[in-house]
Amino acid sequence: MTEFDLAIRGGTVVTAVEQFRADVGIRGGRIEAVGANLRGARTLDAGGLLVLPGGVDSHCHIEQLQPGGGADEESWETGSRSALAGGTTSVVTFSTQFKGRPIGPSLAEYRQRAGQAMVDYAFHQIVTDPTDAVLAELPGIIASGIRSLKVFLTYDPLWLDDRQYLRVLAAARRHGALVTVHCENYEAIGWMTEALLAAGLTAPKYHAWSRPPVLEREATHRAIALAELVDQPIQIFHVSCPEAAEEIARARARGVRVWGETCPQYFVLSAADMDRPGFEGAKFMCSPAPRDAKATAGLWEAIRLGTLDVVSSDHSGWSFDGPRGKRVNGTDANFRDIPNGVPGLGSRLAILWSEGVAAGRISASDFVRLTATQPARLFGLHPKKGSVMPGADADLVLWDPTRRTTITNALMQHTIDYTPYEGLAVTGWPVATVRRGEVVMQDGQVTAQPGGGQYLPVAPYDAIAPRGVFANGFDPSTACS
Ligand code: DUC
Ligand code: ZN
Ligand code: ZN
Repeated sequence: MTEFDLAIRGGTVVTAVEQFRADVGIRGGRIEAVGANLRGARTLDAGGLLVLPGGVDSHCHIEQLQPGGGADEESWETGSRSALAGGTTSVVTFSTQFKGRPIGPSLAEYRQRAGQAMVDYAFHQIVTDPTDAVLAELPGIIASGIRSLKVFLTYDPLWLDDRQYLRVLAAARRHGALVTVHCENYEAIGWMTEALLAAGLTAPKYHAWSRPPVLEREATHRAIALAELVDQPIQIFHVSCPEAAEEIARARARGVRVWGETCPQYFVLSAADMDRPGFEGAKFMCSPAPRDAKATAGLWEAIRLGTLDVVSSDHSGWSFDGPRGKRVNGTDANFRDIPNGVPGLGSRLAILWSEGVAAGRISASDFVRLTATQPARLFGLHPKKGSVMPGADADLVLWDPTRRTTITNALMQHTIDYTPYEGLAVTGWPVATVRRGEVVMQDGQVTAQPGGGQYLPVAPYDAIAPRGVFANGFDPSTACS
């Protein structure tokens, strides 16, 4: 009988379509067999547990470079530790481009920092300034394996106007990349913010008032319409409300290649959290803003319909008390001056399992599809990542579907000094994490070493091919930059 390097025995394997009792045999870091009575030099007992593909978090901010120098507080080492503790084995993070500067040097610095990763990783490339010179860098960057460009339709100093956005869409179409879009209306948020501050409404809760769902819906509609003009596939990041999801559903119904992502914060946080006493509300500020119970119900419906098919963390690396953290401008800072973002790498899977599978809203296979298989497909990491099948990397999580845990910041193992989910009771928890055949987490103990993660260059892939449908049959991307 073949002896594998590692055999995971007695568990129930869950894929994006089915679940079945099977052992998993691993050799050379890959899954070699899924079947009965497999033996290994080392055995992991998965009796009573589920065997899931390691999570693929296709949107998280780790050690992201900042325009004034330095980087996010969450380092590759601490971010990876949190990911592995939570059952995530691959991430897609962000190389940045700053206005007035080329991509090359900042990408080189980011690559060098990512050398400390303990999870496998690919990059999105943020484009904030699509000048001719920056666009000229893109073919080489895309060919090197960064096949997703990220753009912001709001946020100083990152946002693009419509013409700039069109230039990025056209470049992506010419060179074969997906475009991911942060959809909120910059001008309207700025105008609302001025009005709120002038009225003395400055507390964290007014962050949500400054950017209501109508502004996310408008930007989502516009992002899709312009992508349709260029015939360029896009993914809408962090959908927080059914109004935006409806725009995606309508576009998909007419054949547009657009996908939607949401995040756990939109299932368990709400605008009311930003109204907690004192400065506590700042801990829950992210963009788009958490909404209300009705919006959450609408997001679950959008997941059920397949309109939203990826759940990422949008993990953002700011502490409450850290040097660039929520309190950087003091505890009486107005909402405009409080950094946005919430940490969530370590809690993503547990919250989605608890709110989704344990609560009876989605199946275990839906969970696998939303958190691993579909993000891997959409970002060109499939079939290496996101699936339990022979030939795939042996990235696996042994998952206890009934274990009850109360989330604390210590359990998250990130460097950030808080979690917005402190005290949240969840059902379902990772017991062990296997990265390319190596057991790197057991019972919360992460044993991976910095530098153990591998870069994942993405080759051209079919899932993001354009349709070849243009108004009047004319392809503008070939004629303009
Ligand atoms: N929103 C983002 O778009 N990125 C990171 C943090 C946030 O709140
Ligand atoms: Zn965003
Ligand atoms: Zn983000």
